[in-house]
Amino acid sequence: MERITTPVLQGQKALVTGIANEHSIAYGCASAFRKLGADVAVTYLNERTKTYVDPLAKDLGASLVMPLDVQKPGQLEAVFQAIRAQWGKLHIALHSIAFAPKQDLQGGLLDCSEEGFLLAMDISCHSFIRMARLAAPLMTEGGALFAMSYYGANRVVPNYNVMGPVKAALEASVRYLAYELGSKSIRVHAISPGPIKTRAAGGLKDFDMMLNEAETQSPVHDLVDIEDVGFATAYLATPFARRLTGSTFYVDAGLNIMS
Ligand code: 0WD
Repeated sequence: MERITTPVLQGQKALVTGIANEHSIAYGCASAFRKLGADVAVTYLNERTKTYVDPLAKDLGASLVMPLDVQKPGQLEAVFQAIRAQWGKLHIALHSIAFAPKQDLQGGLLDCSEEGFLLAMDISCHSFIRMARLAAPLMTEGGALFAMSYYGANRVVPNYNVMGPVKAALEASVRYLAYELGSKSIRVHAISPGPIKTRAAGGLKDFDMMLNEAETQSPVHDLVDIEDVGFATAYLATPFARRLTGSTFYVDAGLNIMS
């Protein structure tokens, strides 16, 4: 589909985390930010992921490409130090990171281990709070923080299991951060995409069935793609959305309104 790409984000500096490959939702967001004129910095999880991320970073003309495992002490801080050195400021930060151990993700919540729950919560939720804490001092001209959530935060989606409570905590964190950062003109949103076939989604049991159901049940009878999520997120970063904050923004072909 041809998009109108007026450079409404010209001059904006955007950090995008969570690109694993060209199917990642984060890549859709980075591409949209770039098409709308922003400069982007991207991160990769480890050396294996780097081989997929490097060519994408090149296509994006990324100003910075940094390792980031949010569990590794000092790595998140190093990313923000590099941003300070490179740009001296930041306008957009996107958290598109989630993880739960397979045995905990694929079993019911009742059987979820304490270790698995805490790990999922740390990587998929608390790291967003840490990111916000580091991003805020650089957002001297105002800014927008984004976290990727899912409908399973608010309603029971079979097979989403432990990620349901984790995403619920993420959406609540978004609201509290929006409240705390609003006076600094920093806006905070959760983006809630419909199901998209990505590496992370492959870890969910019966994911193909979720895709089929989403396509048949959504009002527009279609699936969303990473470009849809990217442009919807980019819109929220533009001045057109300057008085919107704290919400969960569904990008799901209307699926969330169905019973
Ligand atoms: O249907 C979907 N795909 C949906 C995804 C629907 C609604 C929401 N989401 C969410 C996910 O829960 C996640 O928060 O979107 C976000 C991005 O997920 P994705 O684009 O679907 O999946 P993927 O391309 O796999 O990116 C997630 C990435 C990891 O990829 P891998 O595949 O290597 O696990 O999260 C990153 C990593 O790049 N990640 C980490 N980054 C830093 N530190 C860590 C970590 N410890 N763990 C995972």
